[in-house]
Amino acid sequence: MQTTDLSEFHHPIDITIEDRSLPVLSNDAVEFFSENGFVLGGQAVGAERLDRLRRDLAEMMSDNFEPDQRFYEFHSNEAESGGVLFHALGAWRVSPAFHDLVFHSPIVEAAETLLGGPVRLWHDQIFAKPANDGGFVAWHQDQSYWTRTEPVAHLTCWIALDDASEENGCVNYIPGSHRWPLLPRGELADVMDAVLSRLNDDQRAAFRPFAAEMPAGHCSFHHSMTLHGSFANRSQQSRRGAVINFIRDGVRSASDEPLLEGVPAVPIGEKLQGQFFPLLNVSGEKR
Ligand SMILES: O=C(O)CCC(=O)C(=O)O
Repeated sequence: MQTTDLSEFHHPIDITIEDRSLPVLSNDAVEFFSENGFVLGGQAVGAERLDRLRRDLAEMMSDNFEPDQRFYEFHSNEAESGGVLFHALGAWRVSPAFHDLVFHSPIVEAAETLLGGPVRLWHDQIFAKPANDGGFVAWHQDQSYWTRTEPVAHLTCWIALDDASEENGCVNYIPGSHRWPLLPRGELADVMDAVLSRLNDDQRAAFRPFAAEMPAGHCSFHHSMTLHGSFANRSQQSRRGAVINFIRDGVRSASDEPLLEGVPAVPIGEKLQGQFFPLLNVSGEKR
């Protein structure tokens, strides 16, 4: 782990890991994504990168780890009704492995394809549910947390750091829900099904969860309006996930308050850019 603020570096720090040409999106991925609001990617991360991510995450989750102000948020347990849900934003500024994941070209290129142009980092996240007692993440649309930015041109990549299965609480998506309007925001880890009371009859009829099971190192992408959540982990396997939240270049601030804890405010109407919202065009090619 580093004591310098890694947000100063807008390129991968370690380029020795040889998993930078993995083809993440299949040929029909864009069509599937626009129809369903999510898509399973292929393998995005090789064994060595996975080891480093797991190693740094183990350190962050250890009892003697002291998070500093580089994290935008750090919850060693955000679960409000039982179980343990580790949730942190900002690890890219602290851990070389999580920093480099943000700039990992197979994922960045897939994000550019799905968002239709150059992309920037909005922020990163880690969601980790330990074995036996992992908490849930209630159904939500990411965009309901992001109304302080506009227009809606946001994308999430979820990367499995363990094999993710229904048993250990993989992410579930509601296909087609990216076309629904923005639903009122609830608490992230309070009541799993709280959103159901806010759906109309058509939405309730279309509420058919797809369980995004995937092996460690694989990823999925979802639209910021897609309703998703994940059930508790009562299995004997941990379920850890790294998340990159992208914005298309040009997304602007809709608030004069700091958009992320500890980051200087971006005045309303100005585009997100600079140290904390880097352009992720790592190769300098094609775009
Ligand atoms: O990892 C999880 O269980 C939840 C992930 C999530 O909500 C997200 O990636 O937006």
